[in-house]
Amino acid sequence: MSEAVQTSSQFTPRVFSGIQPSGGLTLGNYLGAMKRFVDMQNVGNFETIYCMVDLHAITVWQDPEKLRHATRELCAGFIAAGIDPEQSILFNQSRVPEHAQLAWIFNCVARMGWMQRMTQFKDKAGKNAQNASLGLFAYPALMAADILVYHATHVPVGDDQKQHLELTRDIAIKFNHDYDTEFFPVTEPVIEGAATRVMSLRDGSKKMSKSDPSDASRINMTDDADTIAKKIRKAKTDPEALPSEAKGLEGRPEAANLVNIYAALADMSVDAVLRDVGGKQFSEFKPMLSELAVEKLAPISTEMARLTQDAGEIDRILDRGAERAREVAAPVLKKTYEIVGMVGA
Ligand code: AQP
Repeated sequence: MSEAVQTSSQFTPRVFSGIQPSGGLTLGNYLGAMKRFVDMQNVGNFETIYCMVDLHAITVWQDPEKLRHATRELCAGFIAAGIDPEQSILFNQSRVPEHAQLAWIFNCVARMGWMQRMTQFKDKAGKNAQNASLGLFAYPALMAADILVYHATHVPVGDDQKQHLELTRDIAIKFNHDYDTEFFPVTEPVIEGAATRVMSLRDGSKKMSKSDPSDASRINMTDDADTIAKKIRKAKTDPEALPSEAKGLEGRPEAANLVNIYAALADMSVDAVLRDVGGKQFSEFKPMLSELAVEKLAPISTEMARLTQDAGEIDRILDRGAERAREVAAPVLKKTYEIVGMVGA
C-alpha cells in the first residue's frame, strides 16, 4: 500500500472545499466560503486543497465557452482573495479523474432514500424534477468523492451545504461499515462566522446566488464601486431603525442580512456592529455598508480582472495544481478499489 494513504483513524488535518464556476462569484460565495478558505490556509494548521468544481457546474447546462471563462475567472478570484497556489493546492475538478471514479463507488454506497431527501435538488430541480439531469440528483455523491478522495478532515462551506456534508459523513460511515475498515475519515463541516448564509438583497428569505435571474439580488465580485453602492441603496429593508443588540434583528431578515454582511466584511461580531450602529436609520447605515464593501472588495476585483487577462498563467497554475492534487488522490482511489475488490487495482 502507498505510504500516502493512512488507514488508521489518525488523518492528516486537511481542508478541502470547492466553488462551482457556474457564473460569476458573489459576495455570498466570498463571505460564506472563499474568505474562510483563506483564513484556513493562513492559520497554518492544515494542508489546504481548493477546487473549481466544473463537473458540478454542468449538472445544469453551461455554455462551454462561458464555462471555460468562468473557471479561469474563478481561479483568478481565489488568488486575488488570498489563496497562494504554492501553499494551497488549487485546480479544476475535471483535471483529476479520481473525483469521478470515486463518485461512482459512492453512487453504489449512497441510498436512494438519502438522495431523495436533499433539499438542494428539490430547490434546483423545482417543479420540473422529471426533466432535471441525473447528474443534479447524483451531485452530493460526487461532492462526497471530492472531499473523501483527499481524506479531507475539515470542509469550510456556507450553511446551504450542511445537508450535503451530512451525506458525506453518512457515505464515509457506511463505506467503512460495509467493508469493515476505517479507511475514510468522518469529515467535520466548518460552518462559522457572521455570514454563513448571505441572503438576496431583494428577498431576505432567499439565498444570494450566482444563478438568481435578478442581478440586483446579489453583489458580484466583479461589480464596480457605483454598482455596489446602487445595489445596496436599493436593497430591501424595513422602516425601523437598527436595534442595539442582535435579538432586535429577529423577524427582520433583510435588516439581519445587511448587518451580517457588515460584520463579516469588518471581521466584527454582530453585537459589536450593533453597538456602533444601533439607532441609525438605513439611510445612514447603507452608505456605511457600501463604503466598507467597496473598500474590501475593490482590491480583490481589480486583481481578479488583472489575473483573468493572463489565461496562459492561470492555465499553468491549474496544471500544476492538478498534478499535485493527483499525487494525493490517486493512492486513495487505488486503495479504495482494492478494498471493494477490483482486480489489478
Ligand atoms: N449566499 C451564500 N451565503 C453563504 N455562503 C454561500 N455559498 C454560496 N452561496 C452562499 C457558499 O459558496 C460555496 C460555493 O458554492 P457553489 O458555487 O458550489 O454552489 P452554491 O452553494 O449553489 O452557490 P450559488 O451561488 O447559489 O451557485 P448556483 O447559483 O450556481 O447554485 C459553498 O460553500 C456555499 O455554501
